[in-house]
Amino acid sequence: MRLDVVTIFPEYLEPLNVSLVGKARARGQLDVRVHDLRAWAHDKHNTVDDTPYGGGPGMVMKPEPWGEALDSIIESGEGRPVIVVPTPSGRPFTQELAVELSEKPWLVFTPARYEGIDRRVIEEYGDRLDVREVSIGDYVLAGGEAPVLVMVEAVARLLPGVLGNAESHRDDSFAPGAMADLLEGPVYTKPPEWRGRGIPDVLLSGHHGKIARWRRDEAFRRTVRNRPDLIERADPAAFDKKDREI
Ligand code: 6GU
Repeated sequence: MRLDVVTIFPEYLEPLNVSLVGKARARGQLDVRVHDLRAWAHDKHNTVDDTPYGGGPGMVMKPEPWGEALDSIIESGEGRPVIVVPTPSGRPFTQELAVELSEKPWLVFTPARYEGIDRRVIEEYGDRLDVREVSIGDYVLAGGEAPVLVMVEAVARLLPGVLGNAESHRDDSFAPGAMADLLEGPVYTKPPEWRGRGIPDVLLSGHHGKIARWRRDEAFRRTVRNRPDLIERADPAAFDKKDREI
């Protein structure tokens, strides 16, 4: 998969050299290219923003540098990328969208600062390409760079061969399957006693059926407590009699 990121803070994307994404790059599974938007600004101050038409606070990112940057990146590759525009006014970034994006060969991210990008840029590329305006949650950040780090990590770990073990996805919170509507439950490792706290007996029982049931009950309990909205939204057929006792 190829990923391009256009930003006025290329150094903000340094974490893409670390850990899972960094290793995927080193192995050649991910081709990540970070571009400085100011390379496509032409005045002597490399200006990329201006005051908003209609007045109001803050600044708006000018369309010309974005247009030149995107044209040049699009022309540099084969086919059409999906353009991901991080914005608090976008559609929610979900695991479902992460899966969809992980199946695309090429993504271009356009994190903005200030009050956002001149609307005509989104319209211009939306006429020709698949453009997704995406928000990572109901809070406002100073720019889209941290959301790009979030989205790239969520997408990269889904690529074939990036996580050591394909099974690691199976019980993820929000992963499709038997536990689709539940958060992941608690996990334990050695030592068997730590500061006087033991391991739930069932996990030491070797009884795979009972362990699976216990994990499901714990996942259900945690979901009721932390995300009751997920239970409300779920298909009632996803729950059984034992769930209803919790
Ligand atoms: Cl994608 N950008 C900004 N600036 N703030 C956000 C966001 C994105 N998602 C949630 N808050």
